[in-house]
Amino acid sequence: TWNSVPQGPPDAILGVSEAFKKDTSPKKMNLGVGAYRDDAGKPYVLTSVKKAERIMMENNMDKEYAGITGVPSFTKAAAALAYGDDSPAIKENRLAIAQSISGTGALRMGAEFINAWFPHAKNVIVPNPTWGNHIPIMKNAGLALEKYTYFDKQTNGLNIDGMLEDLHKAPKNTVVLLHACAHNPTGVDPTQEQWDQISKVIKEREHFSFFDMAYQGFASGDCTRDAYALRKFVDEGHHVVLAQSFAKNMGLYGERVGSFSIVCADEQEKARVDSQLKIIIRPMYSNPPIHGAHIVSTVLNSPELKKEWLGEVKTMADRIITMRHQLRNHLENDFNSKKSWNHITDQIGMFCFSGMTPDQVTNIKNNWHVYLTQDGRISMAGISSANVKYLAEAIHNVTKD
Ligand code: PLP
Ligand code: TYF
Repeated sequence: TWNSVPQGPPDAILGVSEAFKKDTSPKKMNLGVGAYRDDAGKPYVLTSVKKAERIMMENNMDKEYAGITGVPSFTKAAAALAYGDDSPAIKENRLAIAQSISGTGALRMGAEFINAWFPHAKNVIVPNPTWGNHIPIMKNAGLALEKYTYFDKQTNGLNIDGMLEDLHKAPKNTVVLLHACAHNPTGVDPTQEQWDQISKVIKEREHFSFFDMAYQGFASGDCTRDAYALRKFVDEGHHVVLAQSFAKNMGLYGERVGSFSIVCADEQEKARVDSQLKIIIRPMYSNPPIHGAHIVSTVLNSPELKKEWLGEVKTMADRIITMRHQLRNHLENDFNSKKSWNHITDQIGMFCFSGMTPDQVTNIKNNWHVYLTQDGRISMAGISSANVKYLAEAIHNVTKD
């Protein structure tokens, strides 16, 4: 029956981990996938999360189905974390929200909702470059996808003029996908002033903003600061949608916990939108898994656990920043690299977009057992104080002329 099924290509990011696993060198480093590791290189289960799970055990929680839109105490707390406790959209009861299968599921739910109900042409534009999975998520839901200018290879920073121009040129009522903070893969975010400019063009052109927030807390170590763009847009009257993930900031990767939300005009619109979200979800997976949602709900609804968690997010963000400084310092001062490496410390979040070429990426893999994606993206969380100097030596050797 399946004779004619061709072999498909491996995933660009997850394929790196597969190659890494086959390498037997003790020096090998996996800088591919964006998953946090502690300074011993081990996966990190947050203490606040372990405490929440203990509380859940003691409470003898049952395993009944959640409703179609998930665990209400979770979605309420998740919305407040993203939009702010005083968000007008929440206070006025005009935020439609559903629990999702992490950020990916939220993006797909959002794309399906737009395809079903967006009253204009269904065009979405995404930054160039963007997280690879954005492209098939949007296309498979039926949206037409193009890219807007984002990264500037010359400066390893944001090309704000190019971005504003592309937003201006896009047909009216285009859906604009925006990384709320800690842009993946570039580690380059707009400044607050630049966000204000972006908001203005989007409004002028009557575009529609689709925020992807997979790293709240990871950019600055501060969940409020990292929500600046989202909250600013809502304050300025944009009716945004949001895909939110707790994979990274609560270390709940495999629990698949997130949300999709829609800022509506009023309570009546919210009720109608809620009903259509349910109609999208029901035939896909009926209702979401509950364990991760209860963890997040327990943490966010307990003042002590929430405080502990915010401290842990900051600890993770700070360790990554320390690695940025050490990597740059080794390159410049131990190996006297003549290249410019200020982007390593200028960029933020989980990733460093190193500027390494595909040939250099192949070279560092074959000669130094260092694994990263072909676009030169380094997952900073894969670096530790034990191997940062070795990595600097490897990068210097493959990038010097
Ligand atoms: N969006 C971006 C930009 C990401 O980098 C990721 C994960 O790496 C996601 C969404 C979704 O991840 P998850 O489905 O694990 O929440
Ligand atoms: O490293 C990244 O950019 C992500 C990581 O289900 C990832 O692609 C891995 C698995 C997954 C979602 C995201």
